[in-house]
Amino acid sequence: MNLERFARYPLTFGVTAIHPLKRLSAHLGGQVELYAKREDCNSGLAFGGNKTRKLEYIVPDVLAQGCDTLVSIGGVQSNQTRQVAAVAAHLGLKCVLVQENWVNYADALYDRVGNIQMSRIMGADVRLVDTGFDIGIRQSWEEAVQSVREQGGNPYPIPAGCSEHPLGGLGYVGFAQEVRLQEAELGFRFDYIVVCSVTGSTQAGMVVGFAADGRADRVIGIDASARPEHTRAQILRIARHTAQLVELGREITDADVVLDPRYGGPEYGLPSKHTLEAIRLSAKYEGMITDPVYEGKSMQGMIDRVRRGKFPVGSKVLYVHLGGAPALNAYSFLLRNG
Ligand code: 5PA
Repeated sequence: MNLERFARYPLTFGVTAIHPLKRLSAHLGGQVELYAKREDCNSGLAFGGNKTRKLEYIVPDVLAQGCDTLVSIGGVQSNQTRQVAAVAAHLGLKCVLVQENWVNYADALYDRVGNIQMSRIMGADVRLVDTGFDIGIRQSWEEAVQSVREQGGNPYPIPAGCSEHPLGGLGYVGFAQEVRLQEAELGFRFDYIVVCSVTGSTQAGMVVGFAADGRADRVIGIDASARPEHTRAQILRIARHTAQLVELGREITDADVVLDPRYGGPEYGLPSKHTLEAIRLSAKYEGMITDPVYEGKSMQGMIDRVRRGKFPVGSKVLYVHLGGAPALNAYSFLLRNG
């Protein structure tokens, strides 16, 4: 495998921490050892998260092309757009963000707090658009790219979740390599890696990275799109493409992609009562904050799988925390009593 041939522009603090979730493991019966890898604390750029790691492999291309404006897209409370705004500020570039109406939810100040607030403070040109959820390439985003050109700018388009970007899978190939080095220090290997999936390039990168030591199907994706077939197809496509880029030396197959479709409901962006319970458990037992859109759902999936005995006794399970807590403020009503 050859990830090193791709330039990486550092945006993160470096290797992210792995720590045991001792109290949560004990609460769930103590038969499985849970750990967390903290991608949510990976950068000083507006709290970072999984997109910041992905963007490390995209920024060299931005700089090589001499672009002056990053253009990206997401829902109103998108973490992607907040991280792109932070990277633009850090690099001294302009930023245009298309924020679509992806979530059927209204809470006081939903479009003013959390991620969108930070993007505005960081100087991004935030454009609210009234179209619904979709993880593919969007017309509104292409129009935003065009509008930058019309004003004489040189836009660099970054698609939803960085996923349709040709280099979008590389960051999480690097993640797998990082985990292997940490495992060598810890003196054991993780049996399962749990990760939240929506636009797909996080899991796709991991599938390729962990395929290198025969663990692709130990990456347990928890769907949070509530359109798992779409997300699954996107993961597979990005993983195949990324495997070629890094010269993995074998094809990625359907069996390499494990995506559990059971926890994405009731719909994208809305938590079930089990999601809220998972958020509370992680917070009360570990002081680890997860959000109702993404990480609360992967936490819910991991907890449910432990309770149902889906992980063999003695398994070491790595929960990958991808960020997203800034959206919590926008869901104040759901968690008004804790
Ligand atoms: C997101 C995505 P992928 O999109 O790579 O599958 O990652 C899912 C995911 N956890 C998991 C958090 C905290 C995320 O923010 N967020 C999107 C956004 O616009 O923020 C791309 C959807």
